[in-house]
Formats: sequence, structure tokens, C-alpha cells
Amino acid sequence: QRSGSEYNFGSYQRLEAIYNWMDTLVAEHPKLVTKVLIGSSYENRPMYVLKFSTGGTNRPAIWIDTGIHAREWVSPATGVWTANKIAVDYGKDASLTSLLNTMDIYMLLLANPDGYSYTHDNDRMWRKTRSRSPGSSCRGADPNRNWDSGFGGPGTSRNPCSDLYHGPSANSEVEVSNVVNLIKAHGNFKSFISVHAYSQLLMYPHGYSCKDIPDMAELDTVGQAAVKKLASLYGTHYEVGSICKIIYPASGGSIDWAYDTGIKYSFAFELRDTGLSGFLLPANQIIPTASETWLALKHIMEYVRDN
Ligand code: ING
Ligand code: ZN
Repeated sequence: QRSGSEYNFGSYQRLEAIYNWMDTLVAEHPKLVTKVLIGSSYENRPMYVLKFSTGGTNRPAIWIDTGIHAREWVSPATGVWTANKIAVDYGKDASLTSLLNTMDIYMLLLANPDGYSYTHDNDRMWRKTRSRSPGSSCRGADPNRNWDSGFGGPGTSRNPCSDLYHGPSANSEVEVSNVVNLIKAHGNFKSFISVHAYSQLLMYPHGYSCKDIPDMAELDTVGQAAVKKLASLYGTHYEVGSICKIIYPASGGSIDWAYDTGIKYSFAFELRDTGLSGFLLPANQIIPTASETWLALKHIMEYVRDN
């Protein structure tokens, strides 16, 4: 296969390189992949979604976002590898091909472009957006505390200097509202998957409450089967559970909003590792991480296709 320009999937790349690579992917797979501009970030960087579609109009769709938290670099790196995998395997992998014959996949690889750039140029440990708050010199809100789902509840902060600052109001962060607008306008998403790092977890709603959701048994079964497939590659162990129970209470998160809006198959991944390297996961683990995660993603997508 002709390599997507000089892009190296096994290294961490700057925003500009990832954006350039997206154009290469679209150019090499024009019948499958398109680039959709969903809006701009606070600092006016474009936000692009890769849409994988073989036709139809508004087919049932799967959403995958990576990079919502700036410092979790393995997340967008996995997203890039995964987008390439989908493009290359379509027409070769029978299961993926059948999926794409009835469904669309939308991937937002850099859900927080300003934050991602900031981790390259200023502060490797930055998590939030880069928006200004009146009356504070601290910048940014946590884009995974800003969704309209238990907004301001447990596991958030009203202090603009906190890494868990929920922002002045739900959807105040334009990076969040751009996604909300697309998902609502589309209206036919069946699955919403958000990719974080680290801790090796596969989670389902809710984060804002520890009460079981109505679909908990089903989502738990899907999740357990997905992590079993993930582990089949290198033995990497993942735990499965609700956000609140398995990691911590967290309100205003994206998958809680997605679930409460009617998208049943809503999951969040926490990729490698369990803390040895944490956010500074060595680049030589990108491709292994992405390869094993793909098995879990494929399981979820196939289940969604068949149910
Ligand atoms: N973890 C997530 C966080 O935002 C999470 C966990 C996922 C909470 C989905 C709520 C919804 O805290 C990291 N590492 O950011
Ligand atoms: Zn995160």
C-alpha cells in the first residue's frame, strides 16, 4: 500500500501534520472518505470530522472522537491509525465492508485542537480547552464536563483554575457545541464512542450518577466481549463498568449526554497504560495500542450493526 505521504503512525504528530494527513487519506480514498468541517475552535482552528460512507442519506451512524483532552496523546494517535485502518480494510475485511454498506462512521480525531496545540508548544500536561473566563486569569474549561448532562454535578469544579472546571454553562465550549450541533442535526447516530487515556477501561454511562442505567446489562455484556477481543492480541487487561463505579463520579461528560439523548451504545475508552507512563506513553506503544483497540471497536460496531 502506498504510504499516506510521509506520515508515521508510530509517532506522535502535531496538529498540522494530522490535518495534512487527513487530506491525503481523503485523496487516496475519495469514494469512501470525506472531510466535514463542523466549525472552529475558540482560537479559530478548524474542526474536521472524517466521514466514512459508501452512500445513502443519513444512514445509521457511529461516532468516534479522540483527543478531547489535550495531553492524552495516544488517543488521537490511535484515532489516526484507526481511520487509516478503516480506509485500507474496506473492501478487504468482509465484516467491516458489510458494516460500511449499511452504516456510516464519523471520526473527530482532534476534538480539542487548541489544547492539543498547546501541549506541543507550551505545556505537555494541559487538559482543557483554551477559552478565557471573565474575572480569572486561568484559561480553559474541561470539555468533558461541559456537556448538558448533570452539568455542574459531582466530579466537576466551578473554579476556572481547576482542571475539572465545567465552564460557565453547558455547551459553553465551542468545541463541544460544534459536536452537539452535528449529532442533533444528523439525528441517526446509534453509537457514540469517546476515546481517552489512560487506565485501560471500557466504560458506559453514567458518570453523573452511580445508579444503574436501564441498558446496563446489555452494555456490560457488549463491553466485556469487546475487551476480551482486545486482550486476545497482546493480553492487555481492561476493566469494564460504569464511569461512576469504575473510575469516579464525573458530570457533564459526552457519553452521558449521548446516552441521555437516545444513543444507546455510548462508551468511553481509557487506553494504555495503567500509570507507569501515563499521559507520556512511549510512541512505540501507539501501534500496539491502536491495533488491540481496533478489535474492541470492531466488536462494538458489529454489535451495533446487528442490533
Ligand atoms: N478520564 C475521563 C474524564 O473526563 C470520563 C473519564 C470519561 C468521565 C467519560 C466521564 C465520561 O475524567 C480522563 N482520563 O480524562
Ligand atoms: Zn480524558
